[in-house]
Order: sequence, then structure tokens, then C-alpha cells
Amino acid sequence: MSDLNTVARALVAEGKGILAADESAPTIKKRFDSIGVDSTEANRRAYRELLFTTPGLGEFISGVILFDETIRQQAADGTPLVEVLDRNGIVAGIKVDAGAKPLAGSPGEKVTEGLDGLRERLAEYVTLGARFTKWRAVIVIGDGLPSRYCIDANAEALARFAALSQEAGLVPIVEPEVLMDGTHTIERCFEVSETALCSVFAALSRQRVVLEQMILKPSMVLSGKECPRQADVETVALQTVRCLRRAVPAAVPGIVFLSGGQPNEVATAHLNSMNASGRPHPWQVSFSYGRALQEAPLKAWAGRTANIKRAQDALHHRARLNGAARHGTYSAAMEKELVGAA
Ligand code: 5MM
Repeated sequence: MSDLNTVARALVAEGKGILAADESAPTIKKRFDSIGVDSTEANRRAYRELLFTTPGLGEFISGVILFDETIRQQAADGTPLVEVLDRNGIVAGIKVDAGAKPLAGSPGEKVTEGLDGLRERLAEYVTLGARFTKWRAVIVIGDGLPSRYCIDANAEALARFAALSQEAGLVPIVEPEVLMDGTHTIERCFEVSETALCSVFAALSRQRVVLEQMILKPSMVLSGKECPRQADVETVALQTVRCLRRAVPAAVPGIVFLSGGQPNEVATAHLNSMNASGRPHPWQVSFSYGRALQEAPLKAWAGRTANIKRAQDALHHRARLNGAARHGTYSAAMEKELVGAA
């Protein structure tokens, strides 16, 4: 019990957050396509090595979520990437879901798969150095959606995953993502997020998941991307915290938000606003961003060895700014303080 709680608390340590680098093969291909780089095994390895060897990254990043391929890879000098992270003071975690698949009997909705054989896969990930796991469920807001059926089916799978992870000695990161795509209002997002989170915590309780030994990775309460009325930063922060206070027990050590396609600066500003106002919260309020941390270094790298330092500076910059947002001390002026910028 105490070991898993220690890992969970370390992942949400003051001033730090998580880097999500667990893009599956199709997702990393999409990211590489955007910079004109082939998604080969060698390029994926080189890119992730660049991220993980960023000098000083451990000051702001507590853990990295890896994909199955990455947890088995070595740096160019033969050091396992998990060890590279460890040397930087960063805990390695692993995405263990097999992706969101069409939900039978409910067109337009998805359920995340990957429970078959999970116990055995978890045992192997422990031997490879993982200390935590992640599973993502996807909830779509649309005409008549989401259905209760979709919310509950995903909640059951999330809880099953979490229970198996704890049994294996791994801290589960439970990620129910309410997508921001659509024309819905922030009020509708609040309603759906609250329902989904309540369903998740009911399932976690039924399946005897120890709340002190897990982390929640939710989406923020936002206006839909195509909604004509976009809520401002303070409203998003206020409504997100209000929603989480209704649904997330205080026993959970931390909440780490996904960025979900928000512009980098906006994801940081939202987190900052949550931490600047209304503290102390019952849980640590942190980040587990993928795109909002990686977009800048990915562009700076563009597949060229000569750009590694620029890319690492860009990652360090975004990690530092989100670290500041953990304390509520981020300001837009800090966006210009990129060390080593041309
Ligand atoms: C929602 O995606 C998670 C957080 O990333 P963003 O901050 O970019 O929203 C992320 O961990 C996600 O699960 C992976 O990057 C992508 O996983 P798949 O399985 O879709 O490749």
C-alpha cells in the first residue's frame, strides 16, 4: 500500500508533472507526418531519446508514459531508455490499453479494449522497469451522445485495468477523456464530465481499487472546439475545479490533466489558473500533457540531428512553464523566456 502511494505522490510532486510520450504507431506517424519525417523504428527511438535526455528535465517532469515499443528500446549508447529516465530522476510508466474500438450497438461511440492477457503483460512491464500504467477511455459529446451505456462500459474497463495494475504493484493512471470536438457549450461539457467521473469512481469502488494508490487523468471542462461561445481561462478553471470537487474523492493523491488539443499556452494558462485560485485543493492539480509539451520540440527537431539542442530547449521551456503553472506563478510574459532561442 505505502509503496504505491509513494509512487503516486512522487508523480504529482510540487512543481512537477508527467510527459505523455505514449503515442501508438498510428498516432506517432501522424505527428511525424506533420514534420515530414518517416515513422521508422530508428526515427521514433532517436526522437524519444532526444526528449528523455533533455538536460534538467527531471526538475519539472516526474514521470514519462511510454508506449510498448519504447519501453524495450535503448539509447544510441546502448543504455535502456528506462534507465536514461531513471538517471534524470524520472519514473517510467506504460500505456497498456489497446486503443478505443467501436462500441457494439452504439454507433459513433467507442470502448477501450486491452483487458485480455493484461495480468501477464503487466508482470512483464514490471520486469522492464515500469512503475505506473495508463489506460484511456474516450467519450464523445454529440447529438444524443454520450449514452449511459458508453459511459458505464468504459468506466468498468477503466476500473478493471486499475485493479489489475494495483495487483501487479503498479500505480494506475485512470484517463476518462471527454473529447473537446464539437459545438457543445461548456455547461454541457460540465454535465457529461461529472456523469462520466461519477461513473468511473463508482466502478473503482465496486472493483476495490485503492484510491490512495492511483492518479486521475481527466480532460478539462471546456467549450466544444466549434462552439461559438468560448469560455475564458478563469471560467474553464473554475468550472473544471467545481466539477472535480463534486466527483473526485479527496483520497486520490493527484489529478493530472491531458491537454486534448488545446493550444500549448492555453493548456498552461488553464492549469495555472486552477492552481492560482481556490487553493488548497483536496488533491494535487497537475499535468500529463502529450501535444502541449511535445509540439514545440517536435517542430524544432524536424528529424535533424543538428536541431537536437533546439528541440531540447523547447521541451525544457514548456516543462518549466507548466512547472510554474503547478504553483500558479505562470504568466504569459514567461513564454518569451526561451533559453537558447534563435
Ligand atoms: C489524450 O491523449 C493523452 C494526452 O495527450 P494530449 O495532452 O496530447 O491530449 C495521451 O497520453 C494519449 O493517450 C497518447 O498520446 C495517444 O495515444 P494513442 O493510443 O491514441 O496513440
